[in-house]
Amino acid sequence: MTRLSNATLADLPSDVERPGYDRAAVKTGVVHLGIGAFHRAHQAVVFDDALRSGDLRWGILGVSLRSPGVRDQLNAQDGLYSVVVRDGIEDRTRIIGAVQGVLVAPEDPAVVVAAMASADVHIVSLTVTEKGYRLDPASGGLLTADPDVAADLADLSQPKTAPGFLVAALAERRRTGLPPFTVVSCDNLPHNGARVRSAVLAMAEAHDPALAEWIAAEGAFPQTMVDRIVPATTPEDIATQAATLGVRDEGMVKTEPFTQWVVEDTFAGPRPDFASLGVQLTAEVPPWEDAKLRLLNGAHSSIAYLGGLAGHEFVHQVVAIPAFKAFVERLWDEAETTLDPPPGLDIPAYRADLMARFSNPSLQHRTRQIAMDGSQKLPQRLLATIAARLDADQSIDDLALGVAGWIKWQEGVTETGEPFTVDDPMAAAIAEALSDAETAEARVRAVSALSGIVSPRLASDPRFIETVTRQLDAVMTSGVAAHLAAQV
Ligand code: NAI
Ligand code: CS2
Repeated sequence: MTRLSNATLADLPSDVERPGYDRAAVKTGVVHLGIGAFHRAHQAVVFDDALRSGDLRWGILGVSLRSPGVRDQLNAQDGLYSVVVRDGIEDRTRIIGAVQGVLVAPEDPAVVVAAMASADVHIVSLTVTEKGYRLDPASGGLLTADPDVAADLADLSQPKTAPGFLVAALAERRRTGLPPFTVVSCDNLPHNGARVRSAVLAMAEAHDPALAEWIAAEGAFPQTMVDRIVPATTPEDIATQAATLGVRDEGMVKTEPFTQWVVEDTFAGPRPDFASLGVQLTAEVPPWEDAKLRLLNGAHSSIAYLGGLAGHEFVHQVVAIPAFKAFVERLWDEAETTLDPPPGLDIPAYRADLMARFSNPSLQHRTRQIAMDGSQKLPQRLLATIAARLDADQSIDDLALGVAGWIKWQEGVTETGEPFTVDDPMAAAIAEALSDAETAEARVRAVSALSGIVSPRLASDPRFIETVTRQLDAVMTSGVAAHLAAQV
């Protein structure tokens, strides 16, 4: 079947939204590292809105630091792809024209660095997953034992890591007399701007202290909170979209109507008129970020582990079960006491919206996808919340049940007997730690002793150990569904 492209754009069904601007006149103002599904459904839509408004500075050059998949999907389509918004009743398609092409960094790192050092590029954004910054979760420093990090610390002529590419490109801009670009992390990490800044400064310091000083003084690393549920695209989605469009779109993404982007307004140079595009500019991102990471993502991870263990494939199936829904509400009751809601955020309404979003059956959001990388997600989604509750001498039963679900998940088999691979950069270390831990308490103590996941503050708190142990023992003994049903 013919592919979506500039040549087939005019032939699409009349109800499909098209870019509506002259793509040939668009400049590349953004380089995005980690051009996955989320960027294409979230930030790229905002930059496409900027282009539609007539500000043609905001074309995007996508970069994959690892694999050619998205490049092969999009370059054959002149960068065009569908954002399919599924509200549970109907699907709406918008064709995004902002992405001008995709580079695969390992094929020619120097081309990526040169693109990032272009005078037209003002923003380098990232969605490289929580693990992509190569930071030690415990110390916050660079993972110097990581071979790619070690290679970049020694030689930046052929960068391998996100911090390496950022520093190599900033060095080139400084050499050629250009100002820095603004680095905009759009990953689900607390203080994401500060984290990427510390990774960049550590990498720069290893090469040239004067460069590090220039970046620290002239650079900008705004903090962001990002939110739009974007499940991974499946072959069935692509086939359905091909039937809808009449052409094949290998780069499509599916998502929900809801989208939110909160950005700290500190930029080193030009940016789009974000406020006119629905982006919230503020000096105070943390309250928005805490609410989102602790309410949405804390529930998401708990649903993924406990619902996945109980044999449920999708999020909407889990929250359709009263005992699971009641658990999520109890977890939110615990989590919301740790928040300092920003003006304009009504927590009861936010929780109701979240439950409606989770219940959207047309998203088909797989519990297995959310369960990925738990060692990188739990600290900000459940463990920080637990620490805040314990600091206030408050109970942690349901937050602890989410952690217990994650520990049980490490066994790599559901309660229905289905084996699966634990997809986590620390999977081997966790499996090793659990290898001779038989009892619930032994398992809790084993994972709590691992560096980088459970903080020493929590690992040494008997209330944490006891509550997670009690919940894990109940799951091991009765199973998830029975344990939850007994609490309704
Ligand atoms: P994806 O799997 O479609 O894309 C992940 C991207 O990260 C790919 O380009 C991949 O090459 C890159 N990557 C993975 N590990 C890396 C590493 N170690 N170093 C460098 N690059 C690496 O996933 P998706 O859906 O785009 O999500 C990416 C991130 O976006 C998430 O981890 C999260 O931080 C954030 N996000 C995702 C949302 C979603 O619902 N999918 C919503 C809100 C935030
Ligand atoms: C999910 C997030 O996969 C996951 O870890 O919890 O990607 C979630 O879909 C987003 O944070 C929603 O904004």
